[in-house]
Amino acid sequence: MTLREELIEKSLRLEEMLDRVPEPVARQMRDRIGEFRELLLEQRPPRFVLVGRRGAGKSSLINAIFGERIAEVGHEKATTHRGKWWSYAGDLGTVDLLDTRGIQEGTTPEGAEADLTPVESIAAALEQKAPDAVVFLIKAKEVDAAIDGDLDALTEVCEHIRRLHHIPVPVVAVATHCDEVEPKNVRLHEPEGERDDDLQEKLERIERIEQHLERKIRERDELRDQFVAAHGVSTYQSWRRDGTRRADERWRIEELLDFLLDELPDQARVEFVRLSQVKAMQRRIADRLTNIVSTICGGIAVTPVPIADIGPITSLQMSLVTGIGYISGRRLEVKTATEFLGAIGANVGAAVALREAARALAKVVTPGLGSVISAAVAYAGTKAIGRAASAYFIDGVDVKKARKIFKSTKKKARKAFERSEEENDGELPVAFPYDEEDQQQ
Ligand SMILES: Nc1nc2c(ncn2[C@@H]2O[C@H](COP(=O)(O)OP(=O)(O)OP(=O)(O)O)[C@@H](O)[C@H]2O)c(=O)[nH]1
Ligand SMILES: [Mg+2]
Repeated sequence: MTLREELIEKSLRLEEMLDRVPEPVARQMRDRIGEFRELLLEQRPPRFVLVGRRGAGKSSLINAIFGERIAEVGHEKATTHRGKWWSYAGDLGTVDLLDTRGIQEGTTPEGAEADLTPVESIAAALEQKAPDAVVFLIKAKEVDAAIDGDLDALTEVCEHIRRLHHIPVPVVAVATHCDEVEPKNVRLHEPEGERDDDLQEKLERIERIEQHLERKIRERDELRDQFVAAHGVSTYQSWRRDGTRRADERWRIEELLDFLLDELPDQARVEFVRLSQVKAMQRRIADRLTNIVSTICGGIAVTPVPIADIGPITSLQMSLVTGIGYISGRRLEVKTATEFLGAIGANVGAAVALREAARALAKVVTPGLGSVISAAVAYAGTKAIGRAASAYFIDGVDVKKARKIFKSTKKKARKAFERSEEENDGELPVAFPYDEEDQQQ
C-alpha cells in the first residue's frame, strides 16, 4: 500500500468513528475531514483555460508559473498544443491547460480531430473536463485598441463552459508585456536602480490599463459576474541553448498566482502551491491543513473510545508532516516524518502517555473534564507539529528553531483552545489566528 492509500484508508475509518462522537463536535469533525480529504487525498492538477491571441504570452505565462522552461515560446505553428487538454509537467507538479486560440483564428488546432472545426474541438475538450478558471491574456499595449475581438472569443469560451457544466467559471484577466509600457526602459523587475518619478509614471499607466481592461470586461453581461480581477504582469524569461536561464524579468507573477489560488477548489490547491514555489502561498495552505488536522485530532480525543484514539491521532499527525513536506516540494518517507517529529521533541508516545495521565487525574477530580483536557493536548500538539513542520520544510529554519516553534506554539495553542472552549460552548476551535510573529522568531 502506498502512503497515499494508507491515508485514505485511515480517513475512511475516521468517518466510521464519528457515529460515536457527540454533537456539535461530530459535525465539526465531519466538515474538517471533508476538507482534509479534498486537500490531501483528492488532489489533482489545477485546470486553466487560456484565451489569448497569438503571441499574447500564453506559453510564457506557463513558464513564469513554473519558473522553468516547460512550454515552447515563440511563433512557430506547432509551439502550443491547442484544442485539447494538455498536461504541462515540471519537476514539482503539473498544470492542465486548454489553449483556445483556434476560436480566434479559425485554424484547425494542432492535434485536433481532422473532421472537427476549431470551435468544435475546443468544445469537445471543454466537455471532457470542467476548468477551474479561465485566464484571459492580452498585451498591455493592445488593451486599448484591439480588445473587442479577443473579448468575443472569451465570451464564446465562457458560454460553452456554462452550457456544458452549468457553472460560471471565474475569469482572471492578465495584461502581459507590462515591461513594454512607456517609459519602456524603466525596469519593473529591478526598480531599485530607477528614478522614482519614472517608475511612478509607468506604474500609473499600468494601473490605468488594468482599469480599462476591467471596464471592458464588465461591459459584457455574459462576463460581468464571472470576472475576478485584471492584473498586469511581465512574464519575460529567456533561456540559453544549454537550458540555463539567461534572464528573469518576471514581475508581479506571485500576485497573479495568489489570485488564481483563491479561485481554485481545494483539490487543486496543494499541487498549485507546490509547483508555484511561492513560500507565502505554501505557508497559507500548510496552515490551513494544520488547522484542519488539529481540529480533527482534538475531536478524536473527546471520542469515548479510550486508547484507540492514539492510533488515528498519530497517523493524522504523520500525514500532516508528510503533507506539509509535499507542499514544500519534497516527498517524505514515513521514516523522515518520524525523525522530524523526534527531532523537534514531539515525541508522540510520550505526549499520549502524558495525556492519558492528565485524563486519569482529571477523571478523579471531575468526571467529564478529562476529555476536554485530552482534546486540548491533542489539538495543541498537532497545531505545534504543523507550525514547526511549516517553518522547517517551507521556510527552511533549522531543527533547533523548529523545536522552539513547536514548544511555543503548543503553549499558545493550548491556551487558545481552552479559551475558545469556554467561549464556544463545547465547540472545538476551528482556526487559530495566524501569527506573523511566530514565523519570524
Ligand atoms: N517583453 C516581453 N516579452 C514577452 C512577455 N511575455 C512573452 N513575451 C515574448 O512574446 C513572444 C510571444 O510569447 P509566447 O509566450 O510564445 O506567446 P503565446 O501566446 O504562447 O503565442 P502562441 O503560442 O503563438 O499563441 C515571445 O517572444 C516571448 O518571449 C513579456 O511579459 N514581456
Ligand atoms: Mg504558445
